[in-house]
Amino acid sequence: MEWFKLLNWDTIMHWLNAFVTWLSPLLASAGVPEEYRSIVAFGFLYLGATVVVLLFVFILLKIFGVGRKPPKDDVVVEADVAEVSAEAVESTEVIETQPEAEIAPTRESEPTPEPTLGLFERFKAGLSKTQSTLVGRVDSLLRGRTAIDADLIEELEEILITADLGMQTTQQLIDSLESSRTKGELASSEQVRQLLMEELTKILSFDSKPLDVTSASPFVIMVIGVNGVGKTTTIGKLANQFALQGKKVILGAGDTFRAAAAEQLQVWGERADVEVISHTEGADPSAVAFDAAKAAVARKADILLLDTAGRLHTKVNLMAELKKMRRVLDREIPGAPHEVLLVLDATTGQNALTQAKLFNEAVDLDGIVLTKLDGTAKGGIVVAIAAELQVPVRFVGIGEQLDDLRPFDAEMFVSVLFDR
Ligand SMILES: Nc1nc2c(ncn2[C@@H]2O[C@H](COP(=O)(O)OP(=O)(O)OP(=O)(O)O)[C@@H](O)[C@H]2O)c(=O)[nH]1
Ligand SMILES: [Mg+2]
Repeated sequence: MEWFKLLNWDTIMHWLNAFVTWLSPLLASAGVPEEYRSIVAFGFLYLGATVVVLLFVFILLKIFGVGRKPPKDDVVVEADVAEVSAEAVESTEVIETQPEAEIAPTRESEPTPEPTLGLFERFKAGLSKTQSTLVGRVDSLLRGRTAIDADLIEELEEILITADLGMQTTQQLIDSLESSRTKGELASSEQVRQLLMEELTKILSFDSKPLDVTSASPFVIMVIGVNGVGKTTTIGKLANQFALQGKKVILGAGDTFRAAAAEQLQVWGERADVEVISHTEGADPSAVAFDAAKAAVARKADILLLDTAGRLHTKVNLMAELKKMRRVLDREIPGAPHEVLLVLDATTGQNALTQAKLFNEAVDLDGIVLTKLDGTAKGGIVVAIAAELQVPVRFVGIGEQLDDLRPFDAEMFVSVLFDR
């Protein structure tokens, strides 16, 4: 500690004088008058000391991580998903409720993309619950069975019904199995599996008009469905996909039921970098449809995606409101909407089928989007909806990530389900 003893006033003054003497020639060459040189030298010394102290503090903060925000849990604030039931659809006709608190998904809440899985694997992961409820149970039934008899077919029937395939589809499948069995064509459990795969693919691949967004410009897609099923999320995902394909997309915030609905769409619009046409909360949804159609034409957009409410403030019939929006769109863009997409929540099982029937009767659907297949064992409902309505399932939602909306492909769906 010898050096510390040297640290008295005289030594400090000596060092300061030495510093001023050392700096003087420099200051002189810079044109600083002699009487100011000491003061300028002290100024430099002061500045230097401040920088050193700040650097020291900065290094300390870095080392000890002071001020670093604690890692946040991935907070995904979900819409207050109302219980969706057949009654709920009917009651959309006269509902007055407080706007539910819904916070639009933010970039922070976006789940971190998992390592890129192939399309098939990602689909398989999304459908895993349905796979174990349907095919998993079929496989356990078939395991070790050598004879394919009437009892086995009866047990299969029960599995198919409880896997939400619906009565009509189950009957169709059972009839086909029974007829093959009586003809002696079902000798092994593998043949049962094979026949089920073929029949399911056949049921799902009926003739329907394909979704061709290039068939009109702007191509107008009106997205409908009861509240909480995933309409706005689906629009966001679609907007992103179309924008990535280089299409000019415009979004219409036709859900004026809550201010948060337009805000939520705005967030999706920003993510996909597309324009959103919106009005204030409580505005006439048809007025939004009108403005959005006008904007889509004026901006020469390729696609207009129109969001709608799942329920209304006023005692207006939801179906009547949707029909009015249709008329307004058609007046502005003849032939529009070119696609009326009904969004259904797969986790609601048979309720989804009931909703689909009601909406189809009222609004004439062109296609269906079945969301939340990832969170449910009731994915068999895809088959029931396609078979009973003969309305094509266009997309399925298998998660909350941007690319978790997949075009529905009957063959792939069946192969994923039956993949071992
Ligand atoms: N797991 C999963 N969640 C989904 C999927 N699609 C939508 N969701 C979630 O479902 C919730 C409701 O989605 P929204 O898009 O707000 O539903 P909405 O139909 O617009 O609801 P309203 O505006 O209230 O009528 C959100 O938390 C979404 O993240 C999906 O395919 N899988
Ligand atoms: Mg919405």
